[in-house]
Amino acid sequence: MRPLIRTACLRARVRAMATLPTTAAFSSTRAPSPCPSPSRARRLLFAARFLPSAPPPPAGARAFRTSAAAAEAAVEVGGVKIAREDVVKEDDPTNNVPDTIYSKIGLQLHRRDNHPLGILKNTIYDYFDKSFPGQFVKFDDLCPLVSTKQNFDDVLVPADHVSRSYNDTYYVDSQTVLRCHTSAHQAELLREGHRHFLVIGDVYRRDSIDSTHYPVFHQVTVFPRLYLNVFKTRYVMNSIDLSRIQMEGFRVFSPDDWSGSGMDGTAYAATDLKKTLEGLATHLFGAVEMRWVDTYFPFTNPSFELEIYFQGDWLEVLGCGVTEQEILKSNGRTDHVAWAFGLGLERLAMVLFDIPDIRLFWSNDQRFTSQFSKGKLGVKFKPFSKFPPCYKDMSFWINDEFTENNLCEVVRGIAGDLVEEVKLIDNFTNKKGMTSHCYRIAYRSMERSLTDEEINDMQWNVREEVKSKLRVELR
Ligand code: FA5
Ligand code: MG
Repeated sequence: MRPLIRTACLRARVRAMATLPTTAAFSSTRAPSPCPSPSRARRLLFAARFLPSAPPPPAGARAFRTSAAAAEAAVEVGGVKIAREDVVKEDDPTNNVPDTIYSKIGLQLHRRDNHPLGILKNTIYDYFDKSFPGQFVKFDDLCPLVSTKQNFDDVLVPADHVSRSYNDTYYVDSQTVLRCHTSAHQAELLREGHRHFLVIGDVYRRDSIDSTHYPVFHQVTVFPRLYLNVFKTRYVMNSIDLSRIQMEGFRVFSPDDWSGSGMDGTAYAATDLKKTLEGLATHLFGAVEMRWVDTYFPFTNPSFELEIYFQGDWLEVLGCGVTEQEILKSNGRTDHVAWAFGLGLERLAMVLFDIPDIRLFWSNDQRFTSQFSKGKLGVKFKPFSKFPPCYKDMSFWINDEFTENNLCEVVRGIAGDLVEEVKLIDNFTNKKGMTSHCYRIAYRSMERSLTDEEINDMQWNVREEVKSKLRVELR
């Protein structure tokens, strides 16, 4: 298990939006050990990131009700109607969901057979159907609104884990979140009696807006095994989106399965897990070199990441492991063992289809959508735009509450998908102990040229909101 994480990362960490009450459940106390960087901390979302102890929001499922008036404008996911007012509650201090996030709910890109994410999902389904005929049940429209119990407690995420913070997770209220991983559904599906299942869905995490331009070696800490290395010779890799599609796989074994194998249950499950996922990687990438890296997740032990060697570098594909006994026992599976994995569809799709920018997945532009068709995995995307970015710098004195995630939320709230990157380019503390940050914002549309006027308008609005919402002093 990795050491406790610290909160040096936490200038970019738990401090709640200025609009949140000071009673927000997370403290900003610094822990002792050094943090590699906020970006590295993000990558480790479920790998040993801890806060100094802070009480979790009360756990417990909450019925989700939509008023009749709002129902008309609501989106529907898995039979649940979700209206804006159910998710975005500007006056509720325990809510931090912006409209930009609400607008993604219900789009379900992974359920579109002609969309790269749908094509990839179906290819992964094919693999499980062929390898385990009739065994895996698939769930691809479970409601993304889950209780804190489902998202955290049920999968043993410690009470002081940083992923529970308002800075990292979208809270609808103190007991309801937009799931930040598909593992949120493990327990309920186990309780319903499922033994082999795949869950695919949109997951949401508050995050920075990143760009890893080659060559920027210090940014290896951003996504060390994925973006920089894989894309360095080919792309500028932009805008890690706040919502993305994850797939969860789960398989339970009973003693009958491993008795006679000469292995104990855990070793048997770990061996089967590795074999299954190596098979999946081969199914997607063809003959490919792979390696296993030990890691930590609260819900599995042992835990691993699978990396594949792709275009000259190692690429992290997924996290997985043997499920903690406590999860199985508390959900009706005493004496069983299980494995689970979680992978991000965008990461794989970007590589398989040569898609350079994660924002493109959400594009309705025909020049993007028309390039993909059902069943055609790996058709290479032909870029149709080369619009230049426009950069705007902004300097301000930060305060104790300032976090980069909160800044990014403001920028994204105004510029939406027109913001490509928000990057700290200067940082100093004066003799009085005041710290100044200078951020460079890159605006770029994937689909058209932006006018000077609209960029200036956006930047003006960003400055105003940064002042009023984050209460920083512009320089
Ligand atoms: C998890 O979310 C765990 N729930 C995965 C898991 C499930 C482990 C079951 C063990 C058992 P993590 O935060 O590392 O872990 O995300 C898992 C995968 O989601 C990553 O390997 C990656 O493929 C994808 N992913 C994570 N963060 C991002 C991101 N910022 N952008 C794109 N894909 C991401
Ligand atoms: Mg990971």
